[in-house]
Amino acid sequence: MSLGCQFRYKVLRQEDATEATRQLELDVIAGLQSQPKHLSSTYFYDQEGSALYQQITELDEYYLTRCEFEILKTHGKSICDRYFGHGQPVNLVELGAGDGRKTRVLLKELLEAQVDFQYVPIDISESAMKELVMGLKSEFQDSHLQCFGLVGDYKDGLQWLSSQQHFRKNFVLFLGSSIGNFTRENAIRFLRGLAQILRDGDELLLGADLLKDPMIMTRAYMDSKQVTRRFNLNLLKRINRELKADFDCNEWYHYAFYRSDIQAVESQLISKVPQQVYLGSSGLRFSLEAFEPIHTEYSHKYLLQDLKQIAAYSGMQCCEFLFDENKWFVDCIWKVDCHNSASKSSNDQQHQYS
Ligand code: AVI
Repeated sequence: MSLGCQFRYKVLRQEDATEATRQLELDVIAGLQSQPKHLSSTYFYDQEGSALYQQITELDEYYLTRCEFEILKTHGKSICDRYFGHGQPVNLVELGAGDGRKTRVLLKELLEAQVDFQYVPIDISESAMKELVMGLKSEFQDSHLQCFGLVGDYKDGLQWLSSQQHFRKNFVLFLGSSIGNFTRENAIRFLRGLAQILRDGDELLLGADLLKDPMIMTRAYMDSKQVTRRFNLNLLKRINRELKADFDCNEWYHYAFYRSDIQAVESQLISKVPQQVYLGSSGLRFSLEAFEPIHTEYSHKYLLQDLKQIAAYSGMQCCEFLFDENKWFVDCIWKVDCHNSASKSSNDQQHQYS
């Protein structure tokens, strides 16, 4: 799809709404039949959930976005100088770009430095991609920015890039501590997968939230305006709408707390009363006791040594760590290192660091 030759996107995989609803239903049934019960945080991001997440990123208590903005503003120029424009054109790839607000900081630096690059956001949602590309068009119309979005999952996008554009190095952004929503084992599996698709010498800029005062971390997920509460409850609203369920959204506590045993803030929905929930799409009923929790999200927090270990296990080499002034958040820059056997071996080691 072309929105002018500078601003385009290509659909690699069409979202299949029926299949997505079927998968949601399978996951919800499995989660509500488990003990303890759980629902996947990947389902937070329907239209309303994405808008609420946007509001979260603007909250005083939710320091993560502010810190990463600061990092990109402070270090944007040195990132450009170090990793771009050494005679090789670059794809600035972004995984799950959202509205691309933070990325605009880097785009402006790169345009100013006149380096040869194109911006390649990858997103599974065509409507989100269209909005992003149109927003960039209105903001960067008069610049030399080349934007070439890819609609598909990360694997589709990166595989397509690696097979089509040999002459370009890839510099991949995975911002916002999204990696923190994976279990440690799945984070390594995901990053290894990235290293395997990317080419030797490609780089990854990975945002990660650092360990700090547990109260500061907890408040970020128990904000005073209760936006995160609405974000968490929206999961039930989505299930009501898409799976014809009858969750009573007034009968739940939103609760988030820091777990030092796994270095993560855990979010839950806790039933205020004994209740039964009917899932109309499947005809199944689920019982909950008073004060029974449903786990909805882990947001992992890291020490630098954890991140160094994760890089090594994923087959990447640490180039540098970039911090905000308080050292609350880090943007790590890692290089794909083919010689590291971790990225190429199939299924070994995983149990050692799960
Ligand atoms: C997207 N992700 C990094 C956010 C986080 O901090 O775990 C999602 C979020 N959940 C509650 N607030 C924000």
